[in-house]
Amino acid sequence: MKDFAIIASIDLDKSDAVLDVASKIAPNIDGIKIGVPTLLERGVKFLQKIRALLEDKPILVDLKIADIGFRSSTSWNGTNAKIMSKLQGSGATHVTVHGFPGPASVAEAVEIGNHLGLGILLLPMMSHVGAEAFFSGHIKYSVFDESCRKSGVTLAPSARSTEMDVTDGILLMGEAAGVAGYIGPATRPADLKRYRSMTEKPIWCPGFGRQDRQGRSLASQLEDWAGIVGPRSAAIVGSLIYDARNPVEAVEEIIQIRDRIKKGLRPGV
Ligand code: 3DU
Repeated sequence: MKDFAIIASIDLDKSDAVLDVASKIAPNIDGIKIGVPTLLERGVKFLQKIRALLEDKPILVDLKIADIGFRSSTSWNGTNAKIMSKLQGSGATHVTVHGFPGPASVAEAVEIGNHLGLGILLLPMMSHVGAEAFFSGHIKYSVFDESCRKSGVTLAPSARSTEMDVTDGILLMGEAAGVAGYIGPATRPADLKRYRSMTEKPIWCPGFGRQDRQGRSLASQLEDWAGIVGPRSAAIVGSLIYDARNPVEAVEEIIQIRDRIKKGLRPGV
């Protein structure tokens, strides 16, 4: 994936409209995110139409999978595996998976993802109002460590502490399980800093425009994002593109801002 990628989340109600916007912005955008409503309307085969527009650029399928992992004596065959197997050959490159169901669920997703060539993006925190109420809840290290071990996930020894919050726990588990990267809230710069202190993996960030609660312009929101997460990252932009009067111009403008910020970043960021 491109450094500081701009990924369009085309969350329009009708799949024909999704395809229309995708075909217009495909030459300029760095990747596309497709959500559950579109897949429910058109099925997984729809992703092939997006793939045909994007060549080898990433397609993120935002399923936010949060079901069981179950390991029989020979293989993982919980519900996460069954959901993910439906993406085989679909053209998707990445899929979102929740971390809160725990290590068996995440370990299963990573192993099946490796088999299918799909990168798993975990969600240690979310961008919307009130997400912190649950993600800041505390978990006991000893219980968490034990449940990770049972699923073959070995937490880094440096992580040892008596208590941690859910966000830290999901990040530690993601690192140990070998996820491809994370979804991080562009609305919460302090959390993005915390992610970056715990991982070098790509962080894909939604929450630009309508979800910002700090009164920042898009340029300053993108500047904060780029300065904190660095090049191994993506900005996921939804309504600012698909609701724009002219989505092609909106993409061009966002890419211009991104390129300007990239030039201005101090070396090493
Ligand atoms: O707010 P926007 O219109 O830019 O859309 C953001 C998209 O990213 C939307 O599809 C939403 O479901 C997804 N997303 C978040 O906004 C926040 C998260 O923590 C995870 C996914």
